[in-house]
Amino acid sequence: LEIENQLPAALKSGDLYMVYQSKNRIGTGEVMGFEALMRLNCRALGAVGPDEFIEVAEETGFIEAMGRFALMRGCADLARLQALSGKPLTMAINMSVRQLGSDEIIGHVREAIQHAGIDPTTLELEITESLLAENVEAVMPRLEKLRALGLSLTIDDFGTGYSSLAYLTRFPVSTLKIDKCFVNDMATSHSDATVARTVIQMAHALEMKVVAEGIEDEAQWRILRRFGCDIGQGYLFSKPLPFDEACTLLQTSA
Ligand code: G
Ligand code: G
Ligand code: G
Ligand code: MN
Ligand code: NA
Repeated sequence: LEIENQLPAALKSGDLYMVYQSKNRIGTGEVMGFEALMRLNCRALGAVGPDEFIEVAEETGFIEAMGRFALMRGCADLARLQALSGKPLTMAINMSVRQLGSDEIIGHVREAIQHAGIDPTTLELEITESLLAENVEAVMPRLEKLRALGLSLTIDDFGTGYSSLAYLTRFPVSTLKIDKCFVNDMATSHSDATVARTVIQMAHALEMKVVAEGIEDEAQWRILRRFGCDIGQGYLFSKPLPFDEACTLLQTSA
């Protein structure tokens, strides 16, 4: 059975669903928000990784329906997490460049914000660097319109795409997310640590914040703290959790 044939039914039935991984302040480890990540688990295929089903959905175009679901559900769940914690937690939602292919995205994002009743400044959209670089001219005006809604934009997987430096200052982005491949070996690879340190310095010089992803151990956390990284994400803090467990995480870490 093909993934592409399963996706529409999976979206209807709840076999496509969101999980939430915390983002933590590097200095204190305090939870400051979450990233929403999509999962597929259906009877026909079992659990399928997002690297696989997102790519299929981008090819067929079904990513637009899935992306709209991620926005609506991510914002609604953010409202509940904020109410529970009493804090202005943030939610990052991944956006495929395919979703930026038409102006409809602006209305969909506005609708998700309004329906959930969240402060738009607590919403963040993550867009993968390599895809942005390929589509700059088409995508730039839509990024500007999204920014005008009040949300923030993050370049995801930073360091793995190309020609990013040529465009970096032209994108209306507020945050860079250092790819986990640089974090993985940071405690043992001088060059990976140097890339991370340099990205952090450059981002700060451009008045951007930096998120490091894939933090799995104390050594990586310690180095990133020393480098002045702002936000951390990784199994050391929390794995991606179903909504109810994300609530429990907030209640037990408060
Ligand atoms: O979920 P995992 O943590 O394994 O994510 C693998 C990849 O799938 C990541 O690069 C992530 O950006 C992408 N991904 C996960 N959920 C979504 C989603 O809701 N929309 C899009 N466009 N990409 C997603
Ligand atoms: O210098 P020392 O052997 O203590 O470094 C241990 C590891 O820390 C290095 O192998 C490297 O991976 C990483 N590292 C590289 N540059 C820096 C840095 O500027 N500060 C810190 N804390 N660690 C670094
Ligand atoms: O969209 P983005 O590429 O930022 O998605 C984050 C990806 O990284 C997801 O696939 C998520 O499951 C994964 N991830 C999150 N924390 C860790 C971690 O500590 N280690 C590893 N190996 N992967 C992680
Ligand atoms: Mn992401
Ligand atoms: Na990433």
